[in-house]
Amino acid sequence: MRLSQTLFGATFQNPVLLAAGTCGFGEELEDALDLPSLGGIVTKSVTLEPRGGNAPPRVVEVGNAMLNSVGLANPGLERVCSEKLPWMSEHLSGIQVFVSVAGHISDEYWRIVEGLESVGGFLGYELNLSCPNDTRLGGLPFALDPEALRGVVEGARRLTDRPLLVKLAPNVPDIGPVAEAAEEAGADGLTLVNTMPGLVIDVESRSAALGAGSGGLSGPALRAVGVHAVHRAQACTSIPLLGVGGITDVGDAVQYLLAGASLVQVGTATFADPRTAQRVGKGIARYGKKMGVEDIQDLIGAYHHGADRPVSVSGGPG
Ligand code: RRO
Repeated sequence: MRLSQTLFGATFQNPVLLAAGTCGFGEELEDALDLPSLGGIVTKSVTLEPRGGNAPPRVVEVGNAMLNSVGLANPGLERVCSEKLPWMSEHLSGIQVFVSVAGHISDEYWRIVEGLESVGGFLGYELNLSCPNDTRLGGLPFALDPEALRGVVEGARRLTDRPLLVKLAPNVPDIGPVAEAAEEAGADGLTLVNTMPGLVIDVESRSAALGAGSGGLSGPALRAVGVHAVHRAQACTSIPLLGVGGITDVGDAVQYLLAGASLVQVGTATFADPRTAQRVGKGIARYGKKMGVEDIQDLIGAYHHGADRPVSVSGGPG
């Protein structure tokens, strides 16, 4: 099966990327997996100033999921420009790199985009508007408020011609209007979804299992939520979608493709097995061969949900 696609003016040799926050800037995983075999990577979110991150523990396992509150630990814009971008353009030139951008206010996002723009060496941006562990100053994450989201995306759009992805949150009543707002504001693609807010309480100490209190839930428990969000966004927008949440094997990735994602991202599963993403990429090719699918385009959005039946927002049959 033909796996390669041209999206955002670039070639993706296969549809599997590493998700933001699970692969640093690539360096840390260089020896653990074959990075050049991937479709691409999304970096850890970059903030204006360096961040040390939240108090430990930052990660706990919970059932079929993981809860994290890393707190945006990252080296900050200046070191990303002087150290990380040069390393990535030298070592990851064969794959597509998106830099994830985060901040408290719109102006921080714009200043980071301006700073990164002056260095270059990567394909595009993923605006992280949905971190559950770092809210917008005085409010909710941008992705929970379509009007706030619109403002930050429009401003970023004016600063760059590079592909602009917007990463959305799962904890909204209907992701459709949020996806529409991002597209109208100038997003070239949407990443669905970030982690789901959650809390684990230790019943002996009666305190939170995470140092920061609550956190973001990821892993297999989030998968059906992510697949539904992609399905819903596909019905409301016409820009490429990137599906993320709970992908651990080829079947999980294919669900996202069938729901309408052009690309998928592997996140939490990389912690258990750094080779998951490359395994999933090879698995999609095998699945295509077995099913007699010649081109990945024939899988994207090919979920049989009936042309005239409305998309269910609640997640029921649709
Ligand atoms: O760093 C984090 O705590 C974090 C981020 Br920026 C995010 O977008 N999602 C998440 O689950 N954790």
